Amino acid sequence: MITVFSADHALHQSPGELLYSEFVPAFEKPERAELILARVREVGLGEVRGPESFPLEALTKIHAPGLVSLLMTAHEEWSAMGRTGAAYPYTWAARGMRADRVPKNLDGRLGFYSFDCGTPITATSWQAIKASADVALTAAGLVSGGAKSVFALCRPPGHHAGADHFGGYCFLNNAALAAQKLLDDGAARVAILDVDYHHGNGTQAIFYRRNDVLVVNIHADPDQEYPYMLGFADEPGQGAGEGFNVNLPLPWGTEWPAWRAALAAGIQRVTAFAPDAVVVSLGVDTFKNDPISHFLLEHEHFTLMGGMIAELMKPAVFVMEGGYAVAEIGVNAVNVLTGFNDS
Ligand code: SS9
Ligand code: ZN
Repeated sequence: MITVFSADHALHQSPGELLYSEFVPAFEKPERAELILARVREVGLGEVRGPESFPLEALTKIHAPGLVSLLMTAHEEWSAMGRTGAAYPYTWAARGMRADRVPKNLDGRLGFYSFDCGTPITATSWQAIKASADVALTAAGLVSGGAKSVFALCRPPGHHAGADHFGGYCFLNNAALAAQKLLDDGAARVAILDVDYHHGNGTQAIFYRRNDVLVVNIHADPDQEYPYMLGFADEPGQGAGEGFNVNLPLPWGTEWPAWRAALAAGIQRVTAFAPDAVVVSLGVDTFKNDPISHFLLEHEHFTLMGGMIAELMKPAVFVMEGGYAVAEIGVNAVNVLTGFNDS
């Protein structure tokens, strides 16, 4: 399996995030991608190559131009105001406030285009964000060209980013960009299977009214877990998209048997959809030692997960998402890929 990777991921480095009343080191850090890459090499997964550079038009097929330009210029504007450090949003448009008008002020715009305060923009974040999107688009292009499976080693991750909002360590939705690229290259239907511990609210929102992309999410129950405000079982899709969104929330403490049953149900739904390709939003924060998560999967379950996904017999783009047990992230992520390959 080819891995697409860009060293530019390291240009995004969050200075930290608020965790209950403390400012703590970021969980989403550059070591994550480096350790996954090291494991890819260690097991001899296959060739590692850099991404092609795609035009901004590839991004605005999914994202609002206003979000893309904010990500590009926010830090420059921040510095021009005499501020140091990274650009963090702090105020948001709650019900009753104007959602039809983009604020002129930078702080207003940061809030308008985001949904949490844990996703800062540094002077060089844009280069990493763009590289991550390019990695996903390149991987999708390889699958369109006939590759059976490709690993997009994306960082920063993407599944929390919606058409017009960043958050949850995500800026652009790499999996959505990959799915759109597969469609633009000729696929009639694409399924996105999101196995990250957190609900992929951005991916769901992007495709909620569409029937050409089936979105299946297996994640911690939003009554207990971030992002709290989306990802419930009663979200089937809307309009033409009705029936094309599937949420399979599970409680804190979920172990492999129950997780596996949810995956089997998700896979059944994907099979019925008969997609031309599958995009897997590959988060490994379901691991038992993950510092911010509450599922209990073990190393070998990731291998089994890959094997189950292979049973779909569909071309697959694996897009890296979350996973914060950094020392073990390489083994867990690559176990999914070798499990897929070996079955
Ligand atoms: C940690 C807060 C978590 C965001 C989590 C995003 C995960 C992305 N106490 N906040 S996969
Ligand atoms: Zn996650």
